[in-house]
Amino acid sequence: MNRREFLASVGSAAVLRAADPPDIILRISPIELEIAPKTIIKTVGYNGSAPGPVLRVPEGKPVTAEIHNDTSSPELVHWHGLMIPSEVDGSAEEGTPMVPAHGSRRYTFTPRPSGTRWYHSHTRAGRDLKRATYSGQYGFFYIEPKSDPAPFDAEVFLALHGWDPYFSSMGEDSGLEVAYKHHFINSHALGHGEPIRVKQGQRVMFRILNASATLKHSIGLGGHKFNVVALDGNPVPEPREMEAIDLGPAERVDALASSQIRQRIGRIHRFRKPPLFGSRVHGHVGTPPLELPQ
Ligand SMILES: [Cu+2]
Repeated sequence: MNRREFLASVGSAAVLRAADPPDIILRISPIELEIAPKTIIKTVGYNGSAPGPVLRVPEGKPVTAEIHNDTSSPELVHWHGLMIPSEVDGSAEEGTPMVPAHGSRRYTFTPRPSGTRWYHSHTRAGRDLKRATYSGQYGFFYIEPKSDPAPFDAEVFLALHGWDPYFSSMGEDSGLEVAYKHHFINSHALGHGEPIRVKQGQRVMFRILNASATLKHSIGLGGHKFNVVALDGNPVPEPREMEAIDLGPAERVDALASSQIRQRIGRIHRFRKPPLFGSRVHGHVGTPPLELPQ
């Protein structure tokens, strides 16, 4: 047993204080997001934001994540799509210990396989639409491959989510559905983010996550095509060009914007599919959490 494994297995506060600094620190706390002028969302997020930070780690190198829970409910961070032991995977039913309310805990694991993974709360919402995957507790967990198969010039992470959920009875069966007042790419409501600006000829890798608790989403680049290179973080045998990409909850797609981009991507169109409303919503995409090359 090495030092890290020992610390992970002991996990007491006294030992944690003496430990090496963690590779990843996530703080779960109540946050307020101004997703559009005068539209404030109150939720719970990671490190003061939603989505949480893009975590980038190399494949196969052990990392220690230290999770601080500033809320009054026990929490759990699930590392979605990673092949790691169940004691650290982040699901209580599989044996991962919870992060106690107003407490902290460390988890050590070796990230693999490479690709676009993500992390999110693994608590249950039940009928409380403020909790769990309805909250702002989600973010990208990108595991860098040892060699990148597809060259690109810029990389854009887009996380889709819905805010202010409410129960709604839509169909004839009077079943309860969850509907949302606001839709959201990264940290802005549709129509309130900055466009993604790219230079002529740049190859842009989009890493897209549907972080909605319940809804399927579709996304397209008006007038341009996506070349899909990976699904759920795993490379596809043959990349394929698509006008629009459908993502179910928790799904991820990695796609290169095709070489047809000549000026800038001014608009990203995103629309909801039936059965909810069947209507289309168009808007500018939020600023991604990184700087594009000048
Ligand atoms: Cu998950």
